[in-house]
Amino acid sequence: MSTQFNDDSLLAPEKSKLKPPAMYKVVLLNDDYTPMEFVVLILQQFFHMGREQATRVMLKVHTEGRGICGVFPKDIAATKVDQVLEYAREHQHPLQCVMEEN
Ligand code: TYC
Repeated sequence: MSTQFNDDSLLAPEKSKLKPPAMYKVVLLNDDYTPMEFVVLILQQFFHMGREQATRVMLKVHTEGRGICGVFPKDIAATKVDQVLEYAREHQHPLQCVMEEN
């Protein structure tokens, strides 16, 4: 006598009803006063960039007016924006950072 095992692989794959989470860009804005070195340190500290990438992103913001620091789920993007704004405020720099749906 044989046993009939329930083998999932024989069932038709179900369509997932879960949407992937909405993703948000964290965008850094240029200003005339925040020191370049301070922006590079922010990108290293809060966005885990190496010094070269951080310098490239800072220079892009400096020359083009804005630049993307990273793309994250909503709550993480909001936390990053808060961290950057708080750190800049503590150091009395007018650096601005926003999030935008991707
Ligand atoms: N424009 C600033 C300066 O000349 C540097 C800077 C770069 C400021 C990027 C903000 O997000 C920024 N010191």
